[in-house]
Amino acid sequence: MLTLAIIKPDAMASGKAGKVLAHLESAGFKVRAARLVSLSGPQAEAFYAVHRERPFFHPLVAFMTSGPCLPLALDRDDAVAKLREVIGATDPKEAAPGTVRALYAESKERNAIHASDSPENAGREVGFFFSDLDLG
Ligand code: 3AN
Repeated sequence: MLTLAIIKPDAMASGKAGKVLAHLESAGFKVRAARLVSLSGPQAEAFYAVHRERPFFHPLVAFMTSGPCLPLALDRDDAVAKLREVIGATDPKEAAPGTVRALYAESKERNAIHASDSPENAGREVGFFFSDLDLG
């Protein structure tokens, strides 16, 4: 089963992408596709369209377009739920010890990694960045 992770611009800029990826691989995820991208405003807005009405939408789009990020299509059993477990709560102050966000996130907004929150969204989000050809 596939899910989508994005190593966000804060983790890329601070040189933590390798550590985050190693953490995910240690948790049993296989990288099926990966791509370094610099999102445009319209691309970030489209990706986060479900959050359009939320107060943090514009800052979130500004942050996600502030530098390159690394979308990953990740494979393992129960991938969506397991990845949510491994990354921890949105706010690193609330994230369980040892989770990616507890270890590497700076704040609730600059929180190192995105992960799909449902199998339905995982399908949409993997398809946003990757084609069948990329996924092999
Ligand atoms: P998660 O990434 O844990 O699924 P969502 O889907 O609720 O969290 O929010 C999407 C992204 O929006 C978060 N990763 C975070 O970067 C940002 N975000 C969420 N809530 C807030 C907030 N209250 N203040 C600032 N940024 C937020």
